[in-house]
Amino acid sequence: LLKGQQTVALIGAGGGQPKGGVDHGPTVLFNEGKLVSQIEALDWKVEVEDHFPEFVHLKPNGNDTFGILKNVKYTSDVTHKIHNSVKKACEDGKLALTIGGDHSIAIGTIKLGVIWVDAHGDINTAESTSSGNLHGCPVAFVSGLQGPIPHFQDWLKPEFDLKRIVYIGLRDLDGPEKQIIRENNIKAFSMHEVDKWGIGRVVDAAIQYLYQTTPDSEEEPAEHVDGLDPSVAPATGTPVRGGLSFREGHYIMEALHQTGSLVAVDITEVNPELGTVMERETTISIGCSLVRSVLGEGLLY
Ligand code: EXY
Repeated sequence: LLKGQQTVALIGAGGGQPKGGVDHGPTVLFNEGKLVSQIEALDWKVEVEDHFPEFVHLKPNGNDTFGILKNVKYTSDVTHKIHNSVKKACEDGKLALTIGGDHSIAIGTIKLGVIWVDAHGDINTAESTSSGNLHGCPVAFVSGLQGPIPHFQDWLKPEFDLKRIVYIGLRDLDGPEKQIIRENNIKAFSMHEVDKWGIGRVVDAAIQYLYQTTPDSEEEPAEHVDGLDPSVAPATGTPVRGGLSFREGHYIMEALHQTGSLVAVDITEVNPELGTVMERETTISIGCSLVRSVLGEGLLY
């Protein structure tokens, strides 16, 4: 955390792929999760910038496509707005905490060194995707692996260096994604490595790697709740068994807090319209708990 930084710019980012509900993630974490007061209780000031209401009535009905890609202009508009908010928050020395919405929001948020906690690689291109869902594509979009796409090409500078991302928790990659990760030598710790080395050594290795590849070693974790096991965070659109435990997910956030290098955090893919009432409440609760842990709640030192 940058020296003396004690303000969170809490950014609500609805939007994304057609499956309904995930764009209500910010609303339920803010309202039912009482996220603002939870952050304030940790002695942080909070400035809320919720973009969800601007976009909730604009979700396309299937006519906003490019090839098989869905909701292209809509997602470009959402992520451009988020990009501007995150950029300003970082320039103002605040911790940009973006609450999704699905993982397409990362098209607008990631720039520096990224710890990408997810079951999925989210690195499909328009040519490799089989679903056309943009939440499966953000890493390809920001890094230039994906060529120009209408609307995004008007504002997105695909300059992200793939040496500055480390995956943790992968266990559900599309074939082409595996090939992309291998061909680009992208640092990745799948659940196999987490099982083998333990979360402590994996996170240490991930942070050390980013210190070598990222200027100023400024980091941002993109914690995607489906990085966690579905028993821990069930109300999410693409759950995959065999994920990170409650503690492993929180250890990652605590370790990143301890680096003192955090500039931005994304929490994505909480979908309050999925699962039972209990599963919904469990997932809202863990989304808020992950935020508290990245702000240092569980740490003694
Ligand atoms: N790889 C699959 C696709 O591209 O559709 C699944 C992507 C899931 C994306 C979620 C956000 O992590």
